[in-house]
Parts: sequence; C-alpha cells; structure tokens
Amino acid sequence: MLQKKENQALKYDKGAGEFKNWLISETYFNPEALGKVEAAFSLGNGYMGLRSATEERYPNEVRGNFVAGTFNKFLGDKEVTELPNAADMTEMTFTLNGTTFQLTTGEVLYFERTLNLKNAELSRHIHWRSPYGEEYKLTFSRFVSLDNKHIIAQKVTITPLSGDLNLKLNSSINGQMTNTGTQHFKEGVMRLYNQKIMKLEARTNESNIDFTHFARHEFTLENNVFTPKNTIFMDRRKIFMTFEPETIKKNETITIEKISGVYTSRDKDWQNADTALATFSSTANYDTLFDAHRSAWKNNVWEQYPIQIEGVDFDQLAIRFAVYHLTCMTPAHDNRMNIGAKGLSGEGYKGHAFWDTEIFVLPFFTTSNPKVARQLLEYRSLSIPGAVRKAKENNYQGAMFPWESAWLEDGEVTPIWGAADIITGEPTKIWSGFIEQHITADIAFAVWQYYQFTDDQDFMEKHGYELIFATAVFWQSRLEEKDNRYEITGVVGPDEYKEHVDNNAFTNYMAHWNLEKAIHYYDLLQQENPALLKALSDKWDLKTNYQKWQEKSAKLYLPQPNSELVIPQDDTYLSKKIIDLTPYKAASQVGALFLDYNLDQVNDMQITKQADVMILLYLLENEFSPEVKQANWDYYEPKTLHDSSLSRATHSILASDLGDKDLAYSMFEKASRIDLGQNMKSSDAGIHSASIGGIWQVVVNGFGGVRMLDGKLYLHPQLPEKWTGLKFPIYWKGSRLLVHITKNALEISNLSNKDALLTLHGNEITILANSTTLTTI
Ligand code: IFM
Repeated sequence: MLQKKENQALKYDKGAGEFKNWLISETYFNPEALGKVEAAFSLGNGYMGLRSATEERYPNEVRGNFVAGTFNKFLGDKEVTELPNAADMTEMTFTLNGTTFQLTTGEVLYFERTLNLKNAELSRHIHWRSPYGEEYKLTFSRFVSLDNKHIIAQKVTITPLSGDLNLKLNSSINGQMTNTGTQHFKEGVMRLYNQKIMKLEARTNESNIDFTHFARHEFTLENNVFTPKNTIFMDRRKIFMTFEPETIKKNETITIEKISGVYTSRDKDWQNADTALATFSSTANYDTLFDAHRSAWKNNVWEQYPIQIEGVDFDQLAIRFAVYHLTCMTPAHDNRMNIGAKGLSGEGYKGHAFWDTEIFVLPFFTTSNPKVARQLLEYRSLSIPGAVRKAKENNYQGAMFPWESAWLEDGEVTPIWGAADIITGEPTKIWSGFIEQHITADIAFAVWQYYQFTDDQDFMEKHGYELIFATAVFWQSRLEEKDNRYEITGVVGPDEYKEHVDNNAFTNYMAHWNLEKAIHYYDLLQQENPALLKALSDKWDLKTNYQKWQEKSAKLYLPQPNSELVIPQDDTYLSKKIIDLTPYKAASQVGALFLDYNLDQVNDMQITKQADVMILLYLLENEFSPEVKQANWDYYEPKTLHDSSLSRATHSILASDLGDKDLAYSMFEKASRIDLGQNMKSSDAGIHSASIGGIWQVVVNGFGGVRMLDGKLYLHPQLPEKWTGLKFPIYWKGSRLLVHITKNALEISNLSNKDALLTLHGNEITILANSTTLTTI
C-alpha cells in the first residue's frame, strides 16, 4: 500500500538553517509520475547527466544517462543523430528476507526524496513494511561528481527494524538501455577485475565512440568494512554481481557504496580502456568524493553566482534551481559541445542544440561566467563547415546554421516527421529544419552581445568577426528582390504554429540587424585590422559581399507598426481568423489545441505558439517605442498560447519594460514553475533549458533591469512588490560587479581592479575599482 497522497507532491520548504531554500522534496512516492522527478531532480556536471530513476526498477520509469557530445545516428534514414543512453550503472535490486524491495508492494510508512541544490546530492529516506509485515529503514544517496566528471557515487543503508535480515543484492552495469527502443551500441568487452571492479565496454554503432563503464562496491556493517560472499554474472549487454552478506542483526545498519564511472573516446584526454581503468581504480570512497564534489559546487558555482532573492522563499529556491540546472546541462569542459534543449536530463529533442542556447541560456554565462559563454560560441565557430554545407544544399552562400545541431560536422539534424496529425492520421512534417532560419542571426546576435559585455578582442579575431560576416553572407544570399525591395519569404518564425509565411517580422529585423553589424565591423576592421579583414575577405569574398550588404540591407522590408501600432507578425497573420482561446489557455497540458485542430488549420488562425513579435521587442528594444510595445502586447498576448516553455520568460521581461510589475511577476511565477512546479507531467522528456535560462533573465534583466544597449550597460531595477531585495553578480568589460537592490537603495560593489561605467536610471555613473557605490532609488 502506497502512502496517502497529499495535495502537493513536491515540497519546497523542507530546508532549514544553512539549507533554507536549497531543498526540493517529493513527499510521497507516485509510480505514475516518475518522469517528473527523474528529470527535475536529475544530477549532472556538464559531462554527463543522470536521470534520477531509483535504484530499484518500476514499469513507468525512464532511466537515462547521457554523456555530452557522444551523438550517434541509428542506421536508417528515418532517424537523426541523438545522444545515446549510456549503460545504466545505478541499478540495484535488494532482496530482503526473500522479498524484493519495491515501493509498490507492502506498505510505505514514510517516504521522502530530496534534491539538495547546494550540495547537488539526491537522497531518499524510506520506512517500508514488506508484504510479510517486516519493517526496514532504507536510505539512499547519490551524486554525479562536479569534481571528477566521470564519477557517479551511490550510498545505501538498510536497517532491519523488526527482526534479523538476510540480504541479497544484485547490482549491475546494464547496457540493455535504449533510446525509446533504439539501441545505439555494439556490445563490447565485459570483465571483472580483482574480484571487485566490473567493466562493460560498448561502441556506438555509427559514430564509433567507445564507452567504458565501471562499477565497484564497498560494504560496511556498523562501521566495519567487510567483503560479503559474491558472484559475478554476465548476460547480453549486462554485467552484474550478487552479494550475500552474513545475517544482519535487528537494528544493525549495513552500508553499501557503489562507485561507478564512464569514460568515452570523445574525452579530450581519452587513451584507451586500460588507462580509464587505471584512473577509475584510483577513485576514493563516497565520503571523500563527496567532500571534493561539495567544494566544487561551493567554489565553482555558488560563489561564482551568488544570486539572492529576498522576500519570497519559493523564488529564491527557483533561481537556485535554475543555476543548478544551468550548471548540470552545460558542457563547460569542451568547446566541441553545446547545450541540449533538455540539457542532459532526458531524451527530449535528442540532445540537440537550438537557438535556446544563444537567446535564452547564453546571456546567463555572458553576464556571469564569460569563459563558458566563449566556449559555447566557439562551438558555433567550429561548426561553420556544417553551416556552409547547409547553405550550399539550399543554394545559398555563407553560413546557414542548422535549426538543430549536434556534433560539429553534422550540419542540420532536425527530424523530418513529428507528432500525429489528428485530421490526416499521418505524422506532421517538421518544417523548422528547412525554413526556421532566424537562428543564423540569433547566433550573430549572441556573438555581438558577448563582445559588448567582455571586450574579448581575442575571441572576435579568432571567431567572432567571422561568425558575423559568414552569417551576413548567408542573409544577403537569402534575400529575395521583389518590387524594388528585399523580402524573406517562406519561413517559420519563432511562432512555429505559422509555416511558410512571408516576412516574419522577427526574422526580417534580425537579418537586417545581422547585415548592419557586418557592415559596421567591416568598416571597423578596414581601419583597425586590415590584415585580418583581408584574411577573412579571401575566405568569404567580403569585398563583393560588403556591397551587397549595403544595397540589400537598405532595402530589406521591415514590417512597420500599422495604424493601431501593431507590427504584423508576417504578411498574412493579421487577416487570419480569430477564435476563442479560453479553453486552450486554461488547459493544464501544453498543445491542447491539437486535440481539436491540425497544424494546417492553426496556420490559418491568429494563434501564436510563443513570443514572436514579443521577442523582437525585447532583443531590439531600443528600436521600438513604449507605445508600440504596449500595443503589440495588447494585441498578441491574448492570442499567444505559451505552448513553448520559451514564451513566458520573454513576456515577463516585456511586462517589466511596460511598467506592469504585477503582470511581470505573474508571468515569472508561471515560468518558474514549468519544471519546478506541481505539474507532474511537464518534464517527462527532460527539463526545459531555455525556460531555465529565461528564469535567470527575468530576474536579472527583467526585475534587476540590467540591459546592454548599443554597447552600454544600463540598470533600471524594478523589484516585484513581494521582493525586499535582489543580489546578483555581473561581469562588465572585465570588471566583476555585485549588485544589491533593495526597495529604496542600490548598492554596486566593484570587486575588480578596473573602473566600470554604467547608466543608472538614465544617469551615467562610474563604479571605481574595488569600491562600493550606494544610491537611493
Ligand atoms: O527552440 C524551441 C522552439 O522555439 C520551440 N519548440 C521547442 C524548441 C526547443 O526548445
């Protein structure tokens, strides 16, 4: 019998003392909603991500362990490359006096599963009565080390409460994992070393990446280490051991540690499976590994990003949850890799990177850890060859970046077929990979944003200028001449409910912005670095392109506000049918509209999936007046279903710009609950990376009012009524600033040796090096 369900499965207020607003707890076990906790409580370190499936197995679970950058394409033309699900090293089956431990049998007298964000450790505390009335206390803890990126550590304790215990443990490295049925690995060597370390090797079947997995165990009874009777077994793609300790007396506690590791031939320091074995063999025990892991989180994460929200406990927890997942999802160790739309927390979107990185996640790193931002942008630079190939395949020039991106050389990897069409009964075609093209300008935008924040000239010379030029070469080749102007027809904009539209405002404006920036930097390099300009000109034929940029940019059609100040989202949007969206807006599940209409029908209605004109008003904010922003909000928001998790954060920031604090806060409340809230189905396929980056933007760019416009830093804080304070760090042109906003004061500490210039509420101020400035607001 399971515990009685409380109204809310997740609790946010269990943390006390040093853990206040650091803990998220699941308070009853719900076998119907395993995916939520597997993803939202997933562990990771940017090298790998581990879904928090339990040690014991359940029918509805989705176990997952994803190693960044290890893409493989299952042979077959319907498949695209994806991050394969590595062997599961966490599985353990406990047989207690002949009965398998399972929370769906017997009686759960107590259950709590907690993610401690501060220490990035997952724990479970259980009091279980077996179907035969025997009672046990079990605790489980685990972490994915931030200090040693290859390591997963687990610790289990079992205390028999009603009599002695005969325990049998079956613990495996299970390579039978699939990605929803697709097996990505060829079977490799299995072996037990020194009666202790299990090894399972596997190789991806198309990309030929070697994976070597290890696991070893340690047993302690009442603080005495011992080796129980054990046996090794091998099965297809699975190696496992059984352990049978001597009888454990009533109230005695047995502790089992399982330390596992995965190494792959994608690792920069990979040599072979033997050196991986030597490295793994020297790893320490749980507690020692945990100390190093906890210190890494303290030093590299929480001291690097000391972000504090005062006044609402949930909001403080939510921003920590965001920073936690931003750390878990980001392969900061390797510039050949990027961030998946679901991070490393699930199979959703196959580990592919989208514009989610540049527009939603990157601002966090650009502002608070520029080194990582640079690496992520270098990934785009290194993947230029794939973008050039895509341009050529489409008869364009320059770099046409893939809508979905995986390994550097892969080019476009968006799947072609998606969800069922309820009218035709066929799969819906996904057009984004063909015609959602704004990503090319989004990448250029992020490069420029990074450069403005950091003044990183070295990056610009090695990567940045080329990215801005190569993308502008694409745009000039993409524009179509019509009636003495240039247009962009047949695209999907950010609103993916509109396909094959002409002159999507966001796309046209961003393309124009991209062309203008290329012209600007071409002029600049001509003055300041002609040698570099020559090298890039030789590669990209910039002389010819420069002229085309000038001619075409000046004549590129930019949809203007109409008499009601509304910017047409595209050429036909405003003439389409309007329907009552009330039921769909109220639906708890995303995409409820598609239970009644198919995409072709929605294409003919004024229904917007996610921020489209709205995101234009945010990114290029100084090109539009407050009146235009308000008119477009009033027009589009009621027609926007927020069916993409990217939408609400942008709306919240715009509401702040419009001076509507309550609206901004209510949008933030919804955005911050997409993964962390009580909807137990919202995260099954993985957390929403862009939404998580968006939460940080709402806090810092929205409520904190931090904006970079034309290369200058502006601060215009507008705290929600319920907040009493907000503290966050920002890097600005080499200075590290700590901003503390309260209801009526603003304190900025410059923690570096360089003065910082910024504009506060319209006035320019200098924050002197190593000093603090206090202003009333
Ligand atoms: O990039 C987004 C897109 O804007 C909306 N659909 C989901 C994608 C991945 O998050």
